Amino acid sequence: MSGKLQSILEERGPIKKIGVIGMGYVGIPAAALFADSPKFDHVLGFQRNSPTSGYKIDMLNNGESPLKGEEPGLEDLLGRVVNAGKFECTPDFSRISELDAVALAIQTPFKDPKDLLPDFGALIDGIRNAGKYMKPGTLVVLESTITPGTTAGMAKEILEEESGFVAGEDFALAHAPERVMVGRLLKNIQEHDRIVGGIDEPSTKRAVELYEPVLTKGKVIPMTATAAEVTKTAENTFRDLQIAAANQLALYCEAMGINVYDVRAGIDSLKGEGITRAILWPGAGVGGHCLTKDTYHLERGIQIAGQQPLDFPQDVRSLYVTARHVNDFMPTHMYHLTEQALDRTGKSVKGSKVAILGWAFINDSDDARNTPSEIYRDIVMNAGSKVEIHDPHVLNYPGVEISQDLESVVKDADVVAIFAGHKQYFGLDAEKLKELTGIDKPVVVDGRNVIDPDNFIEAGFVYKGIGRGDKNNHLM
Ligand code: SAJ
Repeated sequence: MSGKLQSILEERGPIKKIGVIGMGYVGIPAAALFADSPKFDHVLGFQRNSPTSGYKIDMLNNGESPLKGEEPGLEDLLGRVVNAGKFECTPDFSRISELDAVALAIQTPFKDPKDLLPDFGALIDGIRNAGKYMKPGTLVVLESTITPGTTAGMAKEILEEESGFVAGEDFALAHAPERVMVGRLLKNIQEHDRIVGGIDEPSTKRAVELYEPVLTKGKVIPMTATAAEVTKTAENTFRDLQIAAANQLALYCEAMGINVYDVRAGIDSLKGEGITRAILWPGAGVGGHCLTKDTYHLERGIQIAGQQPLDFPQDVRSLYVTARHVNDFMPTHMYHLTEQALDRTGKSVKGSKVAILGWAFINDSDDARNTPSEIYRDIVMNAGSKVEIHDPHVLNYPGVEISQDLESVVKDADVVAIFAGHKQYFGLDAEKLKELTGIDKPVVVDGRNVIDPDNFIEAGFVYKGIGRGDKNNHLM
């Protein structure tokens, strides 16, 4: 343990002035909650005055939230902390020199989903600015989702290079991964337990001092920086794995002619002391920017943070990567179901009209990042079908026309493919929908278990559903 850092921190005293770099859906609520705590005197939100997002500076300094969508309590909180003079947004990164602690909440998207390599460009800019302006005794915390080994590796190297200081001696360095979901940002920060991992004991302790005051129900869980990076990426990897297990079971049930939802209920009924079966839901695929990426962060961690050779069965692919491939297969499976159903009506995908219901990657949301619907749309279009897309929440998506007029989207549709479990779709009336298609034997492919197969079969649809082996070959 470095005595030098310990004494520098003791001399500096408790954390009073905090900075948050990156005024996005992670940084804004984090900054507002730090500013709202009586433990801290002042918070600076750092936002580059760029053409695309410089507008946020004035909005935030007027106490307005630049985030779209409902965020309960956020605008009131921003107004309160701005009026109290406890929070301000600035493009002047040199003011980092005034701070006791600076948190980096900068997005780490993947450059190209194909190469599965993260784009740390914006994060590196933020780290360089922190290194350039920080003083001895500053605490630097990375909140972004990063490959295990990044905090103690790349981030430490850049900070030391820019500052001339030594991490763990002159400044504290930690990782405290965000666990927020849009729509409940403040609640998540206050109520989820917070993983806090320093590159050494004094750094961990200093980071605990930063996050403890903003937690209400949540508790701080201290560990090392690399353990924190693995925790964050693994908690999403495990969710993706659980979903893949449900998807594989659904495919097995289809092959065996049974209903996966009966099996799911059966498995779920096994309860009792120490017994857990966290069986999730099969579906048309896994989208979003968390589960589609974090597995690959974890896998890269073996290279970046590896201390000794990995001992793993020869010629066996990672379970986690296999899960990714199973989940990424589901839109293709939806296409196979579409082909099989059309075949039963003497049609082929080529020349058919396909209505896709649901472009968002998640139910009742307008978030369409990495949506599985796009994979399916590309396949059916390449197979020669005409595609129209409906989504009540996604109003626009680059290069894709999305309608909110369900009747016009399903008109003349040979296929209705349901990709999102939006509330509206649970209320679809079989007779009405068939009439709207104007097709004698339309096909419906249910990717989210939103409709009752018998209603649609009786109304004259050819039905296919993920996991519904009991109905997928029904009599016509
Ligand atoms: N999905 C399934 N079956 C399921 C659950 C989800 O197919 O049983 C699909 C969804 O349709 C969607 C994708 O997986 O396409 C992701 O859904 P998600 O509910 O995991 O939502 P995300 O991607 O927003 O995950 C976030 C994560 N939160 C953070 O990273 C802070 C994740 O850790 C949370 O567990 C998840 O929200 C949550 O539980 O809400």
